[in-house]
Amino acid sequence: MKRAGFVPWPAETARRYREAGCWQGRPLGAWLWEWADGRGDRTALVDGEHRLSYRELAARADALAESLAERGLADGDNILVQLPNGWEFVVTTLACFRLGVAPVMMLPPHRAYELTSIARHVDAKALVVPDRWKDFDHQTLAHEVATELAAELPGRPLVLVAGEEVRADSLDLRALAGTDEDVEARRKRLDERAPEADEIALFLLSGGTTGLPKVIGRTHDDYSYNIRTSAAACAITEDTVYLTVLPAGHNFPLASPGILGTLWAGGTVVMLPSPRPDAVFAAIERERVTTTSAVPAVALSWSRAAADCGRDLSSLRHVHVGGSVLSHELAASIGPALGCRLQQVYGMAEGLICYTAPDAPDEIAHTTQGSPISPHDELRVEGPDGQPVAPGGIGEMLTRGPYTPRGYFRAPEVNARSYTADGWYRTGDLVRITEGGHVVVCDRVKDLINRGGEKIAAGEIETLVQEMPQVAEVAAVAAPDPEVGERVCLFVRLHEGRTLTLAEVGAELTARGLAAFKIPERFEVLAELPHTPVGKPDKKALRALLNAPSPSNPLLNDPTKGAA
Ligand code: OOB
Repeated sequence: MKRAGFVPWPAETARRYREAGCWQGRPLGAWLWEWADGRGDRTALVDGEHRLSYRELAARADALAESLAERGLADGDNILVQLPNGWEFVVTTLACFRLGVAPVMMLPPHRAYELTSIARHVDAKALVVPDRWKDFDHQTLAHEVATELAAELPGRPLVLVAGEEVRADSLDLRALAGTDEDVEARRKRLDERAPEADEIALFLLSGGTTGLPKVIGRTHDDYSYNIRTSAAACAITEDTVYLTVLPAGHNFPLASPGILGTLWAGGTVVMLPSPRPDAVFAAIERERVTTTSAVPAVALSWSRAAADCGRDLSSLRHVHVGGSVLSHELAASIGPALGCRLQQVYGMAEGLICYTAPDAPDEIAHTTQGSPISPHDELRVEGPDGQPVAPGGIGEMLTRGPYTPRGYFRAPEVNARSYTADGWYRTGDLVRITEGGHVVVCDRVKDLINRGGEKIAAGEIETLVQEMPQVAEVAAVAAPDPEVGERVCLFVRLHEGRTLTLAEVGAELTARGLAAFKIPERFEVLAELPHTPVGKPDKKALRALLNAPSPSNPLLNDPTKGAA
C-alpha cells in the first residue's frame, strides 16, 4: 500500500472477493477511455450550457491529470476537493482516479475548521476550490489553509481554482483541463503510470460521532464494485439521464448509483448546483431527466412544489430517497406528486448500500429501506449484550463486505470502537430486518444529529462550546424538526453569574471556522443537566424533553435561562 494508515481486508477475504468477481483488479481511471472508445460522441455530462461527450470528458480528465502530474502530484498523494456541482467536479474526480491521486470529498459548506483538520489528517498536497460560491471567497480561504499547513508539511499545498477570478498564486483548473491535439500520446503516457486497483481511489467523509469528521479510504476495487452493483440494482442504463442535486462529493449522489453509476452504464449526468424545486423542475424538463436522488427534506420540498410548477416532469421515472429517516406519509406522497417511482436508499460512506427495487410494490418501497446490493454483504443485528437479536428483532446493525473497508484512515483509537476485532463495522443504526430481507431503520445509537442528511457529530460541537468561558457543561442533541428531520439543540449549564445566547454561540462557532450547517439552532440553558449513572449528560432524557416540551417541564422553565 502506498498510503500508511489504511486498514486492508484480510488476505483470505480479499482473495474471496477477487475470485467472486467483485474486485476486478482495474483502477477506476481505466474506465475513461473504454467509455470514450465505445460511446464517443454520446453526451456524458451536462452543466448548464456546457455539454461534454464521453470523448471530451476523457480528454479533459487526461489533460488535467497530466497537468497535476507536471506540478508534482503523483500516485499515492491526497488532495482536498471542495467543488460545487459542475463539470469541473467530475473532470477533477476522474483525473485523480487516472493518476492515483486520492481526492478527499469535502462539502461546499465546509470552512477553515474542517478544511484544515482534514488537510492535516491526510497530508493534502493541494486544495481544489471554486473562486467564490454562495457569496463566500473559497479561494482566499484555501490559501489561508495552505499557508497554515505549509508550516507543518514538507511543501505548501497547491491551490487549484475553478472560476473566473483566478489569482496569480492559484492554478486555473479550467485552463489545465483544456484539450489540445496531444490526446492520444497523453492517453498512453497516463496508461503507463496507472495506479494499482487495491490502492485508495478516494476518501469520503464520515459524519462521525467523535471530535472531527473521519475519513474513509475507498479502493479502486471496492468503489468500482459499489458503483457497478448500485447501477445494476437501480436498473441504470444508457437511457438514464441522472440529475445531480445533492452535493456531488457525498457517496449518495457520487456512486449510489448517482454520477459514477450513470457514467458507468453509459447514460447522461446533469449537474445542478441547487436542489431548489424551480431549478430542479426546469432541468428535468430541459434534459428529459429520468432519475435523481434526494434526501427526505429535499424530496418534501419537491413534492409540495410539483403540483403547479408548470413544467413537464413526465420523463422522470425514479427518485432515490435516503440519507435520513423518511416517514411513511412522505414516502407514499412522493411518487404521485412527481409522477415517478420511489426507491429508498439506506447507505453510508463507510460502505454498505441498500435499495428498494425499482419496481418494488408500494408496501416495500414506502415502509422499508431496501436490501443490500451484494450477496457478499454480511449483516448482523445485535442487542445491547452483543448477541444477535431474534429474527425480526431490533438491534444495532453491524456489517462487513466487499465494499465496506475495515477501518477509518489513520484512526486506530476510533477503529477500536467502530469496528469489531473480526472486521465488522458498527453502523450505530438500530434496525430490524423483515422476513423478506428488507432493512428498516428504526433509530440510532450513535451520537450525531442528522440535519436533512447532513451528519453532525455531537462531540465536535460540544468540544468547541465547552471551550467558551461561560460554559460549565454542554450537550448537543437532535431536536425533531418537520422540515429537515433534526436540528442541533444545545443544552448548557453556565458558570455562576454568566449569561449566553444562541446568537453568541453561533458567532463563536462561525469564528472558529465551523461549517454553517453545524451551528446550533436551538438553545436551552438549564440549572442542571440530567446525568447517566456514569456521570455523562443523559441525552435520552434531554431528547425526551424536546419531544415533550410542556410549560410545566421544570428543566425548560429555569429562571436563569439566557435569551434564545
Ligand atoms: C448516507 O451516507 P452518510 O455516510 O452520510 O450517513 C450514513 C448514515 C447511516 O448510518 C444512517 O444513520 C443514516 O445516515 N441514513 C439513514 C438512511 N440512509 C442513511 N437513516 C435512515 N434512513 C435512511 N434511508 O447517508 C448515504 C450514503 C449512500 C447512499 C445513501 C445515503
